[in-house]
Amino acid sequence: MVTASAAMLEALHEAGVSYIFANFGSDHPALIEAIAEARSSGRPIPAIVTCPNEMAAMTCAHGYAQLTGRAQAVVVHVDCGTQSLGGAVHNAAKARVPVFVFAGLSPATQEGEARGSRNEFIQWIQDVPDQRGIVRQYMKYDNELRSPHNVKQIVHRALQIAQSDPKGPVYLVGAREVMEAETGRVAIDPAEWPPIAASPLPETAVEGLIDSIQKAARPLIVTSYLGRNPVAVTELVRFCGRLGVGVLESVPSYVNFPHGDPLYQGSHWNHPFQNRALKEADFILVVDSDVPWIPTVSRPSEKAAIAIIDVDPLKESTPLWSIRARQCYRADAATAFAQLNARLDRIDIDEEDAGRRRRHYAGRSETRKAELARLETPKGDVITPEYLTACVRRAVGPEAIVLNEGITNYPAISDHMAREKPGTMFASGGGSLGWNGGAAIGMKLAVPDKTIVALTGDGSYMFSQPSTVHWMARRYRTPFLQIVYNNRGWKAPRFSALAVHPDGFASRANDLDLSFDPPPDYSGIAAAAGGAFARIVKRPQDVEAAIAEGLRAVLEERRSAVLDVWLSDH
Ligand SMILES: Cc1ncc(C[n+]2csc(CCOP(=O)(O)OP(=O)(O)O)c2C)c(N)n1
Ligand SMILES: [Mg+2]
Repeated sequence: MVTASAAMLEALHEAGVSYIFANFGSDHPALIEAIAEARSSGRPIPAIVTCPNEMAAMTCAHGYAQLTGRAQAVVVHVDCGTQSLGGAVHNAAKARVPVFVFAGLSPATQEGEARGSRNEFIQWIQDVPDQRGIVRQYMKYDNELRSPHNVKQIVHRALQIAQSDPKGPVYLVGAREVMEAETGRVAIDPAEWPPIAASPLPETAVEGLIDSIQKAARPLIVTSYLGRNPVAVTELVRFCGRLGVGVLESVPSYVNFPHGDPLYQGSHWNHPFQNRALKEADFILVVDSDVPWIPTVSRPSEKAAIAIIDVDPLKESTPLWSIRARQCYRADAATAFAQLNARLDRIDIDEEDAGRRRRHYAGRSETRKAELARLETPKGDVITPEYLTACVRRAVGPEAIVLNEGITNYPAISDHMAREKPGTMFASGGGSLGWNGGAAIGMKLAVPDKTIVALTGDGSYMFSQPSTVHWMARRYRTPFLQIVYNNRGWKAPRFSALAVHPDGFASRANDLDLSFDPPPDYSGIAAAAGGAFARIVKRPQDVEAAIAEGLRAVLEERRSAVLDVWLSDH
């Protein structure tokens, strides 16, 4: 006989979950006991990573899954820990990142009827009417473990749902008595709980899309997260190269296309102007994107034909969404582009037309690269984000894994890191700040031999729970280089206000309550919490040496380094 908690551990292990990011409480005696029992009898279970803050826990699992595609587990304490997951739940849901979350429920009995019955005052206070309701709208699946007998089946099913496209977080709860209750051993074959197979394009769509592209003068692909599967990038590069299709990234959260490729047309974020490639395109294929453009600012020409291929083309969890697409396909991008490439092998390509399209986009790409190079030269005695990012790129090299939570510096980081390889740069994919620190730890656990570099706004650094993150980085030997793009506060809300009220009171006010002047000692926080290498950098001539020293601390001393780099602007 085993307890429900032991069965849950067994199921997680069988399903290939390597880590449980845990924040324990009075709901978890059975789980703590089961972990200790498994260790003492040598039974394999996922490694436990103690997370002093729940949002950091969820974010570790988010980063791990972004890099590997594999869901990890997060264990939190009743309703309170569930609420403390905070915006990290939104991020996993919006970014379609699989995470398995388990929270205990307050005991269901109070007279000692079963093992686990109430024995602490907090168990009355933490008994709430609808604990699952706290996170239900963000979860692909939520359920209560009501019996010990089928815990393993439910855990496997939850993971199957989490890891099937469109992926996302799942949430299970279980009362103390249920998690203590015993059941016989259940044998499960994890092969019987696979994620659903990748969806292909219908063959008529394969023909139709190639036809539309061959007839177009300026075909353009717009994408944001196709690169979550590196195979999709390889297929996309091949496809675009053969037909001369340009690629524009919109709000990219992955490396979707190599930046050096002549067909790459850059990325568009909140830039307050019309994107030229988007305007000039006569056929636009949107692939895996939640926000391919922002119509009030930048939009396709009225004459452009639009098609979409997405794992989630209807954006069912986004109440307001539409892009005028006349062709709409739910398909896996890697599969779809493999099909499209296979068809190109069988048909005649008009090489003259393809060459013309390639030359057009290559010309634009050259101009773009020259402009980026110009921006990288240091300007006087201030540190620009472009110069800083270029220094980081040169120091960390093409293999390092970069996390981008630069906010108003998202574009500068994306452009000047200029990644070539899929899987070497990430953004959270969600809208809740504070992802970069925990995600860096999750990624380092997934690929311990890689250099991890987190580039963060100063506000986002504060959101990321740096004291928890840097304590964990030392405790779990997951050192990473973190660079704070310190513009002394929140620049984004200032932009938001001025975009709507360009000539209002706010435009004339000296103080918009958005600045952190004087700022905290960001790197000092990490040094105090986790012995990180700490350095404040204020002059351009000190940037390269500071990055080199920080990198040395990470690679040779195996401790994190936080560089607090003061940028020119507020
Ligand atoms: C959890 C959460 N709280 C608040 C916001 C609103 N918000 C968006 S950008 C931003 C400022 C971020 O500051 P920083 O990281 O320093 O980047 P900057 O704007 O200075 O480039 C804020 C507060 C948010 N997105 N998420
Ligand atoms: Mg800032």
